[in-house]
Amino acid sequence: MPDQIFTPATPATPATTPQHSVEDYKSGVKPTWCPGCGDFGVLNAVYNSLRAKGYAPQDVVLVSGIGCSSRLPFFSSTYGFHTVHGRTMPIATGIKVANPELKVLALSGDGDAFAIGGGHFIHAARRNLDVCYVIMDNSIYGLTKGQTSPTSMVGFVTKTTPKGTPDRPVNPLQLAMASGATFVARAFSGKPKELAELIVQGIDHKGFAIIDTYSPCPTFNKVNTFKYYRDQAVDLPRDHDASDVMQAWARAQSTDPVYLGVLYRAEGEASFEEHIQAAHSGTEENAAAVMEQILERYS
Ligand SMILES: Cc1ncc(C[n+]2csc(CCOP(=O)(O)OP(=O)(O)O)c2C)c(N)n1
Ligand code: SF4
Ligand SMILES: [Mg+2]
Repeated sequence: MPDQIFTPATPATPATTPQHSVEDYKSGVKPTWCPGCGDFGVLNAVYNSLRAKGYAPQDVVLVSGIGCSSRLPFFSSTYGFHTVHGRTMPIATGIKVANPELKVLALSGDGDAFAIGGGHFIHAARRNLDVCYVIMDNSIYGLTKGQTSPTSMVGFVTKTTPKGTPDRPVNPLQLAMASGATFVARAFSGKPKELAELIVQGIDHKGFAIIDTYSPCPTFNKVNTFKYYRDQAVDLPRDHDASDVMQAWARAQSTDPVYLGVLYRAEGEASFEEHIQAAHSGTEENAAAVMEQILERYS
Protein backbone atom coordinates (compact mmCIF):
# COMPACT_ATOMS: atom_id res chain seq x y z
CA MET A 1 0.00 0.00 0.00
CA PRO A 2 1.44 3.45 -0.82
CA ASP A 3 2.70 5.28 2.26
CA GLN A 4 1.07 8.56 1.54
CA ILE A 5 -2.19 8.60 -0.27
CA PHE A 6 -3.79 11.43 1.63
CA THR A 7 -2.36 14.90 1.41
CA PRO A 8 -0.82 15.80 4.77
CA ALA A 9 -2.94 18.02 7.03
CA THR A 10 -2.86 21.65 5.97
CA PRO A 11 -0.19 23.44 7.99
CA ALA A 12 -1.26 26.40 10.11
CA THR A 13 -1.58 29.39 7.82
CA PRO A 14 1.59 31.47 7.91
CA ALA A 15 1.15 35.09 8.83
CA THR A 16 0.55 36.80 5.50
CA THR A 17 0.78 40.41 4.64
CA PRO A 18 -2.67 41.30 3.37
CA GLN A 19 -2.37 42.44 -0.22
CA HIS A 20 -5.91 43.68 -0.47
CA SER A 21 -8.02 46.16 1.39
CA VAL A 22 -11.55 45.56 2.60
CA GLU A 23 -12.70 47.85 -0.22
CA ASP A 24 -11.41 45.32 -2.78
CA TYR A 25 -14.01 42.77 -1.58
CA LYS A 26 -16.99 45.14 -1.88
CA SER A 27 -19.13 44.83 -4.99
CA GLY A 28 -20.45 48.36 -4.78
CA VAL A 29 -24.01 47.05 -4.38
CA LYS A 30 -25.49 48.59 -1.24
CA PRO A 31 -26.82 45.90 1.15
CA THR A 32 -30.59 45.77 1.08
CA TRP A 33 -30.98 44.52 4.66
CA CYS A 34 -33.16 46.40 7.18
CA PRO A 35 -31.35 48.92 9.37
CA GLY A 36 -29.92 47.08 12.39
CA CYS A 37 -29.96 43.62 10.77
CA GLY A 38 -27.33 41.31 12.24
CA ASP A 39 -26.20 40.25 8.78
CA PHE A 40 -24.25 43.54 8.37
CA GLY A 41 -21.83 42.31 11.04
CA VAL A 42 -21.39 39.00 9.23
CA LEU A 43 -20.69 40.78 5.93
CA ASN A 44 -18.01 42.91 7.60
CA ALA A 45 -16.50 39.80 9.14
CA VAL A 46 -16.42 38.07 5.74
CA TYR A 47 -14.62 41.06 4.15
CA ASN A 48 -12.11 41.13 6.99
CA SER A 49 -11.46 37.39 6.94
CA LEU A 50 -10.76 37.49 3.19
CA ARG A 51 -8.46 40.46 3.69
CA ALA A 52 -6.66 38.64 6.50
CA LYS A 53 -6.15 35.63 4.22
CA GLY A 54 -4.90 37.92 1.45
CA TYR A 55 -7.07 36.15 -1.14
CA ALA A 56 -7.62 37.72 -4.52
CA PRO A 57 -11.38 38.18 -5.04
CA GLN A 58 -11.31 35.97 -8.15
CA ASP A 59 -9.99 33.02 -6.11
CA VAL A 60 -13.03 32.99 -3.81
CA VAL A 61 -16.62 31.81 -4.31
CA LEU A 62 -19.38 32.73 -1.88
CA VAL A 63 -22.26 30.24 -2.15
CA SER A 64 -25.66 30.92 -0.61
CA GLY A 65 -29.22 29.62 -0.68
CA ILE A 66 -32.32 31.80 -0.44
CA GLY A 67 -33.20 34.12 2.41
CA CYS A 68 -32.25 37.61 3.59
CA SER A 69 -28.89 36.24 4.73
CA SER A 70 -28.34 34.48 1.42
CA ARG A 71 -28.20 37.83 -0.37
CA LEU A 72 -24.72 38.31 1.03
CA PRO A 73 -22.78 37.28 -2.14
CA PHE A 74 -24.34 40.22 -4.02
CA PHE A 75 -22.41 42.59 -1.81
CA SER A 76 -19.01 41.07 -2.52
CA SER A 77 -16.69 41.37 -5.52
CA THR A 78 -15.71 37.70 -5.29
CA TYR A 79 -17.50 35.10 -7.38
CA GLY A 80 -20.91 34.34 -5.96
CA PHE A 81 -23.67 31.78 -6.45
CA HIS A 82 -27.09 32.68 -5.02
CA THR A 83 -28.65 29.26 -5.48
CA VAL A 84 -32.01 27.71 -4.58
CA HIS A 85 -33.56 27.55 -1.11
CA GLY A 86 -31.80 24.78 0.85
CA ARG A 87 -29.31 23.90 -1.87
CA THR A 88 -26.27 25.76 -0.56
CA MET A 89 -24.37 22.55 0.18
CA PRO A 90 -24.96 20.66 -3.11
CA ILE A 91 -23.74 23.65 -5.12
CA ALA A 92 -20.76 24.22 -2.81
CA THR A 93 -19.91 20.52 -3.14
CA GLY A 94 -20.00 20.69 -6.93
CA ILE A 95 -17.80 23.77 -7.07
CA LYS A 96 -15.28 22.35 -4.63
CA VAL A 97 -15.03 18.99 -6.38
CA ALA A 98 -14.75 20.57 -9.83
CA ASN A 99 -12.04 22.98 -8.73
CA PRO A 100 -10.55 22.21 -5.31
CA GLU A 101 -8.21 25.21 -5.65
CA LEU A 102 -11.10 27.64 -5.22
CA LYS A 103 -11.76 28.96 -1.74
CA VAL A 104 -15.42 28.19 -1.09
CA LEU A 105 -17.31 29.92 1.67
CA ALA A 106 -20.94 28.93 2.17
CA LEU A 107 -23.34 31.39 3.78
CA SER A 108 -27.04 31.05 4.50
CA GLY A 109 -29.81 31.23 7.08
CA ASP A 110 -31.08 28.85 9.74
CA GLY A 111 -34.07 27.92 7.58
CA ASP A 112 -31.89 27.31 4.56
CA ALA A 113 -29.37 25.24 6.52
CA PHE A 114 -31.54 23.24 8.93
CA ALA A 115 -35.08 23.07 7.45
CA ILE A 116 -35.21 22.61 3.69
CA GLY A 117 -31.41 22.12 3.53
CA GLY A 118 -31.15 19.90 6.62
CA GLY A 119 -30.50 16.69 4.71
CA HIS A 120 -27.78 18.30 2.64
CA PHE A 121 -26.18 19.72 5.77
CA ILE A 122 -25.87 16.29 7.36
CA HIS A 123 -24.29 14.74 4.28
CA ALA A 124 -21.83 17.59 3.74
CA ALA A 125 -20.76 17.13 7.36
CA ARG A 126 -20.33 13.36 7.22
CA ARG A 127 -18.33 13.64 3.98
CA ASN A 128 -16.04 16.22 5.56
CA LEU A 129 -16.44 18.55 2.62
CA ASP A 130 -13.63 21.13 2.76
CA VAL A 131 -15.90 24.16 3.01
CA CYS A 132 -16.43 26.78 5.71
CA TYR A 133 -20.17 27.30 6.29
CA VAL A 134 -21.31 30.43 8.13
CA ILE A 135 -24.96 30.17 9.15
CA MET A 136 -26.66 33.49 9.93
CA ASP A 137 -28.96 32.18 12.64
CA ASN A 138 -31.78 34.58 13.55
CA SER A 139 -34.19 31.81 14.68
CA ILE A 140 -36.79 32.99 12.16
CA TYR A 141 -37.54 33.12 8.44
CA GLY A 142 -36.73 36.76 7.72
CA LEU A 143 -37.24 36.98 3.96
CA THR A 144 -40.76 35.57 4.07
CA LYS A 145 -41.67 38.00 6.86
CA GLY A 146 -41.40 36.07 10.07
CA GLN A 147 -42.23 32.38 10.40
CA THR A 148 -40.93 29.94 13.01
CA SER A 149 -37.65 28.29 12.03
CA PRO A 150 -35.87 25.10 13.18
CA THR A 151 -33.85 27.08 15.73
CA SER A 152 -36.82 28.98 17.22
CA MET A 153 -37.23 28.26 20.93
CA VAL A 154 -40.20 26.34 22.34
CA GLY A 155 -43.18 28.65 22.76
CA PHE A 156 -41.98 31.10 20.09
CA VAL A 157 -44.96 33.02 18.68
CA THR A 158 -45.12 33.87 14.97
CA LYS A 159 -47.77 33.97 12.25
CA THR A 160 -47.29 30.22 11.70
CA THR A 161 -47.37 29.39 15.42
CA PRO A 162 -49.78 31.93 16.96
CA LYS A 163 -50.06 29.89 20.17
CA GLY A 164 -46.31 29.31 20.34
CA THR A 165 -44.36 26.48 18.74
CA PRO A 166 -44.38 23.18 20.66
CA ASP A 167 -41.35 21.88 18.73
CA ARG A 168 -37.95 21.59 20.36
CA PRO A 169 -35.27 23.55 18.47
CA VAL A 170 -32.47 21.99 16.50
CA ASN A 171 -29.13 22.49 18.21
CA PRO A 172 -26.92 23.30 15.18
CA LEU A 173 -23.66 22.47 16.94
CA GLN A 174 -24.80 19.09 18.21
CA LEU A 175 -26.35 18.29 14.83
CA ALA A 176 -23.01 19.12 13.19
CA MET A 177 -21.01 17.01 15.65
CA ALA A 178 -23.38 14.06 15.43
CA SER A 179 -23.15 14.25 11.63
CA GLY A 180 -19.35 14.15 11.57
CA ALA A 181 -18.33 17.81 11.14
CA THR A 182 -14.69 18.31 12.09
CA PHE A 183 -14.81 22.02 13.05
CA VAL A 184 -17.80 23.29 15.02
CA ALA A 185 -18.02 26.86 16.26
CA ARG A 186 -20.52 29.41 17.48
CA ALA A 187 -20.27 33.16 16.92
CA PHE A 188 -22.28 36.36 17.30
CA SER A 189 -22.58 39.04 14.63
CA GLY A 190 -22.40 41.64 17.42
CA LYS A 191 -18.75 40.58 17.73
CA PRO A 192 -17.60 40.85 14.10
CA LYS A 193 -13.89 40.95 14.92
CA GLU A 194 -14.09 37.61 16.72
CA LEU A 195 -16.30 36.25 13.93
CA ALA A 196 -13.70 37.24 11.32
CA GLU A 197 -11.05 35.37 13.30
CA LEU A 198 -13.28 32.30 13.48
CA ILE A 199 -13.92 32.43 9.73
CA VAL A 200 -10.14 32.49 9.13
CA GLN A 201 -9.81 29.42 11.36
CA GLY A 202 -12.71 27.74 9.56
CA ILE A 203 -11.11 28.40 6.18
CA ASP A 204 -7.75 27.10 7.42
CA HIS A 205 -9.35 23.94 8.78
CA LYS A 206 -9.19 21.00 6.40
CA GLY A 207 -12.71 19.61 6.24
CA PHE A 208 -16.22 20.74 7.07
CA ALA A 209 -16.20 23.84 9.28
CA ILE A 210 -19.47 25.24 10.53
CA ILE A 211 -19.87 28.53 12.34
CA ASP A 212 -23.40 28.96 13.68
CA THR A 213 -23.66 32.73 14.06
CA TYR A 214 -26.33 34.48 16.09
CA SER A 215 -27.42 37.23 13.73
CA PRO A 216 -30.50 39.03 15.05
CA CYS A 217 -33.49 39.99 12.88
CA PRO A 218 -34.77 43.14 14.60
CA THR A 219 -37.70 43.40 12.18
CA PHE A 220 -39.41 40.06 12.83
CA ASN A 221 -37.78 38.52 15.89
CA LYS A 222 -38.32 40.75 18.91
CA VAL A 223 -37.05 38.09 21.36
CA ASN A 224 -33.58 37.07 20.15
CA THR A 225 -32.16 40.58 19.99
CA PHE A 226 -28.57 41.87 20.21
CA LYS A 227 -29.18 42.51 23.92
CA TYR A 228 -30.52 38.98 24.39
CA TYR A 229 -27.32 37.46 23.00
CA ARG A 230 -25.05 39.95 24.77
CA ASP A 231 -26.65 38.90 28.06
CA GLN A 232 -26.49 35.14 27.35
CA ALA A 233 -23.33 34.53 25.35
CA VAL A 234 -19.86 34.18 26.83
CA ASP A 235 -16.54 33.13 25.35
CA LEU A 236 -15.47 29.54 25.98
CA PRO A 237 -13.23 29.13 29.03
CA ARG A 238 -9.55 29.30 28.18
CA ASP A 239 -9.04 25.69 29.22
CA HIS A 240 -11.77 24.35 26.89
CA ASP A 241 -10.40 21.30 25.10
CA ALA A 242 -11.81 21.38 21.57
CA SER A 243 -10.45 17.90 20.87
CA ASP A 244 -12.68 16.45 23.61
CA VAL A 245 -15.97 15.67 21.90
CA MET A 246 -17.85 15.04 25.16
CA GLN A 247 -16.79 18.40 26.59
CA ALA A 248 -17.76 20.05 23.31
CA TRP A 249 -21.13 18.26 23.39
CA ALA A 250 -21.88 19.42 26.93
CA ARG A 251 -20.94 23.03 26.19
CA ALA A 252 -22.98 22.98 22.99
CA GLN A 253 -25.95 21.86 25.08
CA SER A 254 -25.60 24.66 27.62
CA THR A 255 -28.19 27.45 27.37
CA ASP A 256 -27.15 29.54 30.36
CA PRO A 257 -24.65 30.64 29.31
CA VAL A 258 -24.32 29.86 25.63
CA TYR A 259 -20.70 29.56 24.55
CA LEU A 260 -18.94 31.35 21.70
CA GLY A 261 -15.78 30.01 20.04
CA VAL A 262 -14.52 26.73 18.59
CA LEU A 263 -16.28 24.04 20.58
CA TYR A 264 -15.00 21.06 18.61
CA ARG A 265 -12.14 20.48 16.22
CA ALA A 266 -10.79 17.18 14.85
CA GLU A 267 -7.51 17.57 12.99
CA GLY A 268 -5.99 15.41 10.31
CA GLU A 269 -9.09 13.80 8.80
CA ALA A 270 -9.04 13.49 5.03
CA SER A 271 -11.53 15.70 3.24
CA PHE A 272 -14.19 14.62 0.73
CA GLU A 273 -12.20 16.19 -2.11
CA GLU A 274 -9.07 14.27 -1.11
CA HIS A 275 -10.98 11.00 -1.09
CA ILE A 276 -12.38 11.73 -4.53
CA GLN A 277 -9.04 12.83 -5.95
CA ALA A 278 -7.14 9.92 -4.50
CA ALA A 279 -9.67 7.35 -5.61
CA HIS A 280 -9.84 8.65 -9.16
CA SER A 281 -6.18 9.38 -9.82
CA GLY A 282 -4.14 6.40 -10.84
CA THR A 283 -4.72 2.68 -10.95
CA GLU A 284 -7.34 0.30 -9.61
CA GLU A 285 -4.75 -0.75 -7.00
CA ASN A 286 -4.44 2.83 -5.87
CA ALA A 287 -8.21 3.20 -5.52
CA ALA A 288 -8.35 -0.03 -3.49
CA ALA A 289 -5.51 1.18 -1.29
CA VAL A 290 -7.35 4.43 -0.66
CA MET A 291 -10.41 2.53 0.50
CA GLU A 292 -8.24 0.33 2.73
CA GLN A 293 -6.74 3.41 4.32
CA ILE A 294 -10.17 4.97 4.86
CA LEU A 295 -11.38 1.77 6.54
CA GLU A 296 -8.31 1.72 8.77
CA ARG A 297 -8.93 5.30 9.84
CA TYR A 298 -12.54 4.76 10.82
CA SER A 299 -12.33 1.26 12.26
C1 LIG B 1 -38.29 25.69 -2.44
C2 LIG B 1 -38.65 26.93 -1.70
N1 LIG B 1 -39.46 26.85 -0.62
C3 LIG B 1 -39.75 27.96 0.08
C4 LIG B 1 -39.28 29.17 -0.32
C5 LIG B 1 -39.68 30.40 0.45
N2 LIG B 1 -38.60 30.89 1.28
C6 LIG B 1 -37.70 31.76 0.85
S1 LIG B 1 -36.56 32.19 2.01
C7 LIG B 1 -37.31 31.16 3.13
C8 LIG B 1 -36.80 31.03 4.54
C9 LIG B 1 -35.67 31.93 4.85
O1 LIG B 1 -35.25 31.75 6.18
P1 LIG B 1 -33.72 31.63 6.51
O2 LIG B 1 -33.07 30.60 5.70
O3 LIG B 1 -33.62 31.47 7.99
O4 LIG B 1 -33.11 33.04 6.04
P2 LIG B 1 -33.33 34.50 6.60
O5 LIG B 1 -34.28 35.18 5.65
O6 LIG B 1 -33.90 34.41 7.98
O7 LIG B 1 -31.98 35.11 6.57
C10 LIG B 1 -38.41 30.51 2.60
C11 LIG B 1 -39.27 29.56 3.35
C12 LIG B 1 -38.44 29.23 -1.45
N3 LIG B 1 -37.88 30.36 -1.88
N4 LIG B 1 -38.14 28.10 -2.12
S1 SF4 C 1 -36.18 40.96 7.70
FE1 SF4 C 1 -34.78 40.53 9.40
S2 SF4 C 1 -33.19 39.16 8.54
FE2 SF4 C 1 -34.26 40.19 6.83
S3 SF4 C 1 -33.03 42.01 6.37
FE3 SF4 C 1 -34.68 42.63 7.76
S4 SF4 C 1 -33.74 42.47 9.80
FE4 SF4 C 1 -32.44 41.28 8.41
MG1 LIG D 1 -33.38 32.91 9.43
